[in-house]
Amino acid sequence: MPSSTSASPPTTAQAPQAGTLTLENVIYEKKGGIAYVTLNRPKVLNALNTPTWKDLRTAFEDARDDAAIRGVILTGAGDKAFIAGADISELAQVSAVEAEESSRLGQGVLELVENLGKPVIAAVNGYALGGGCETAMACTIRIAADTARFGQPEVKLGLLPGGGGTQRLPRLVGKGRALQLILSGGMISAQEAYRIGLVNEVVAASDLIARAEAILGEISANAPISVRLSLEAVNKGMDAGEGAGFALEASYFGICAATEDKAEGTSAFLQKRQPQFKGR
Ligand code: DAK
Repeated sequence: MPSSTSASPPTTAQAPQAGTLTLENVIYEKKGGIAYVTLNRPKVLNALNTPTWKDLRTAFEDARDDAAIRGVILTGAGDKAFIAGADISELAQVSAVEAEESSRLGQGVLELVENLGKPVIAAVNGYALGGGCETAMACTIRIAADTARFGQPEVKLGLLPGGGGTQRLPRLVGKGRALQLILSGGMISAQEAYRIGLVNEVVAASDLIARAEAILGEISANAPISVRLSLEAVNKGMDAGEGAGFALEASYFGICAATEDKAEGTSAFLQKRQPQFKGR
C-alpha cells in the first residue's frame, strides 16, 4: 500500500538506494509500492533521445516485474517541462534506417507503458509536446499541473505524430478535436486539455505528485487481478471492436470469479469489514 506523502518526486541525481536503478537520463525510485520515473534532461526540457527511450524501457520493465510495485508515477525533472517531445537535434541527424529502429524502440516503450498491467499516472508538470503528449497518452491516467501545456507540433517540423498520436489522441478527445490539434500544431492549456478530455484532472503544481499518489493509493486498495484485467479488457477491447470486447470482458469476469480475492471481497462486504486482498 502506498504510504509516501512526498509533495515532489526526486529531481536531481541521488546516491542509489535499495530498490533504485541508476540510469543516465531517468531517475528511477521505488517507495511505498510506487515506482517514480522522472525524465531527467531539464536543460533540453526533458526531450526524448534514444538513450532516454532505453532508460524508460529499463525502468518500466523493472516496475512491471517487481511484484511489490502497485503503480507508477511518470513526471519530468524541473518545473518547466514534462517532456518537450523528441530531441530535435537527434531528429535532425537521423537516417532512414536509424529512424525505423528508433520508431520500433519508441513504439515498444509506449506499448509497455500502456499495457504494464499496473496503473501508470502521468503527472504532467509542464510542456507535454509531440512525443511528450504521446507518452502521457500512453499512460493510464493523466493529471496536469495548472501550468502544463499540451500539443502535437510535429507538422511544424515537417513530420507527423510518430509515437501513436494519430491513434491515441482521437480515441481520447474525438476525431475533430484531435485533427485540430494535430493539423494546427498549436498548444492548449491544462484547463483546455481537461475540457476536451485529454487529462483527467488539473491541480496546482505543488499538489501534483501528492494527488497522483492518492489516486494510486485508491487503486492499490482494490484486488490486483481485477485491476490488471480491467486495464487489459479496456485496452484490448478498444482495438478489438465491440463484439470481441464483450467476449473478452465475459471471460475476464469468469477469471476474476475464480480468484481467492473474489471470495475475500464478497465475504468482506457481507461481514461488514475491509477486504485483505492477496493478488490470488
Ligand atoms: N529537442 C531538443 N531540444 C529542445 C527541445 C526538443 N524537443 N525542446 C526544447 N529544447 C531545448 C531548446 O533548444 C533550448 O536549448 P538551449 O537553447 O538552451 O541550448 C532549451 O531546451 C530551452 O528551450 P527554449 O529556449 O526553446 O524554451 P522556451 O521556453 O522559449 O520554449 C518550448 C519552450 C517547449 C515552447 C520550445 O522549447 C519548443 O517549441 N520546443 C520544441 C517542441 C517540439 O517541437 N517538440 C518536438 C516535436 S516532434 C516517435 C515517437 C515520438 C516522436 C517521434 C517518433 N517514434 C516512436 C517513431 C515525437 C516527435 C516529436 O516530439
